[in-house]
Parts: sequence; C-alpha cells; structure tokens
Amino acid sequence: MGGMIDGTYFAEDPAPDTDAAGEFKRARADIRHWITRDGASGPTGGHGFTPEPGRYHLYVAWNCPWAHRALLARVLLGLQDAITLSYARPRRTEDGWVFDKDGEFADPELGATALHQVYSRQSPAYTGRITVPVLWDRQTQQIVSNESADIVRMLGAFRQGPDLCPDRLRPDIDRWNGLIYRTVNNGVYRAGFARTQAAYDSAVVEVFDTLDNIEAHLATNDWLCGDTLTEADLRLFPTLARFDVAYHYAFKCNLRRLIDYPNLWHHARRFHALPSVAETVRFDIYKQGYFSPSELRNPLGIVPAGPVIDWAL
Ligand SMILES: N[C@@H](CCC(=O)N[C@@H](CS)C(=O)NCC(=O)O)C(=O)O
Repeated sequence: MGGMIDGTYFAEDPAPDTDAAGEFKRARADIRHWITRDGASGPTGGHGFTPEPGRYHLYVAWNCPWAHRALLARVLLGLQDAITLSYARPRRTEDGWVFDKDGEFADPELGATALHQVYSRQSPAYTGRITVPVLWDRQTQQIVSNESADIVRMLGAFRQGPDLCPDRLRPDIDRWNGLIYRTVNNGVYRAGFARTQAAYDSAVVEVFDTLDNIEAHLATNDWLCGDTLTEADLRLFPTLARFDVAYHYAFKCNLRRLIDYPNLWHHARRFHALPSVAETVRFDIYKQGYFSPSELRNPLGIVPAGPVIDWAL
C-alpha cells in the first residue's frame, strides 16, 4: 500500500502494515477535524467546520467499506444534495487511488487524476497514507477528515434525517462499534491480509464468533440496539454487503456465508431495502476491487463469476 512522504507519493509505503507475528495492522487516520453544529472544534483535530449544505465534497471508492460508511450516512441523513461526491477507480495503481478525466470515475471537484493530489493540495508536504474516504471543504480548500468513523458521526451535525446516535443509546452503540470494528469490519482484513497461519487462525475465529453472537442477538432484536436503527447497524452493513461476494473467498472467511445466518441475512437485506441504501452498493465493483492483482492473494487478478445472490427482501 502506498503513502506520501513530504508531498511525494510512493507506491510502496515504507511503514509496514503487518507486525512481527504476521498480523495486519491498519494505519491510523491522521486528519481528524470535525463539522460541529456551531463550528466549534470537535473532540480531535485543530478546528471546527460549520454544517453548510453545498460546502463539502466526499472522495470515496465504491469498494472501500470505510468509504461505504460515509456514503451510507450521507443517504440515510438525506444529505445527497448537501454533499457532492467523487468516486475513485476500483483498482488502485502505482499512483494509488486514481480518477479518470471524465465519466463515472472522474473528479468533478478538483479534476484530480490521483487522490494524493487532493492531500497535497491542502498540504504540499503531506506525509501519511492516502486513503478514502476524504471529506473535503471547498470553502477553505482543506480536508476536514479522513477518518470514516468520525465522518459518519459528524454528519449528524447537519441535523437532518434520523438521529443515528441518540445520547441514550450511545454507550450501547460505542460498545457494538468497538467489537464490530475489531473483529468484523477490520477482522476480515486481519484474516485476509494475515501473513502467518496463526494470525489468520485467530482473526477468522473472531470474525465468526462475533457473527454468531450477532445472529443470536438479532433473534430477539430488530436492530443491534433494540428497536432503533443506529450507527452500529450502519457500520456493520458494509462488511455484510461484501461478505459473500468478496471476504468469503478472497479473504478466506469461509466457515459460513452471510446467507447461512437467517437473522443476519434478514438484517442485511432489511438495511439494504432502506431508502437510497441500494444506491450505495455495487457488488460488481466489490469483486473487481477485492480480486485485484495481488502477488500474495490473486497474482493474475482474475475475478470470479459468482456467487449469484438475490438481495430482495
Ligand atoms: N481509518 C480509515 C481507513 C480507511 C482505509 O484504510 N481505506 C483504504 C481503502 S478500503 C485505503 O484507502 N487504503 C489505501 C492505503 O492504505 O494505501 C477510515 O476508516 O476512514
């Protein structure tokens, strides 16, 4: 994976993404300002931004599950007109995430041909990973945040649509988020990117332990936090949407499929049927992305034809 050092992009980031035991370690996001109701500083970052429709632009890639969180928050909160989008091409190149000159993978905002240009536009000597999602402020020409968890939560400052993180449920939401991030959202990556049998074995067991627990929990609960749809459901969904088409095979998460879990499968299809959610999903692109050429996982980059899955409720 690539990164930037003093404003120059390198296809191979010198910072290792696996530790001595062969376990995948996801790099931390490092631009973490906040949009807040009154524009005051948020819990992290230097300064606050006000929630003004038409001011922000979101850089995403369809296949990235972290970017998917931000796309989901945007549609569930009804911010499609307030926040514009650029989609990177599904397969990264030597230049990292890239854009076409025109068409569905162009960048209408800055006309960038690679995402690293967006990072260096705000900070010419930027050093760090070049990741999606990126929330861009066109008014001050800077990145508000490249941390999806924060982006999801800060979009609540627009005070539009449902409250996905009500105060009374926040401890429960944070508990689910912590467990699901470590063992499921990032757990599938820890299984798929493991470089030792032991690292894979422990990651894959955790993935399915948590899915088994959620399956049991959903037998008596509509959503993760009871009868209210929350941010915790939103953050589970990107992994569920990619599970059978990508993680099951490409990341060897194959003890069970999503469709083998009646309650989870129902939860996923119910979430998918919410207004505009289906517009954030591209199973064909998930396959292209996760079956990209990779020396370690898929040297020839051949994309499998199946599985064929009917997501209708
Ligand atoms: N902490 C970030 C992680 C985002 C992330 O890892 N995105 C991946 C795509 S799925 C990426 O852009 N990776 C490029 C790289 O690490 O070089 C978030 O959740 O927003």
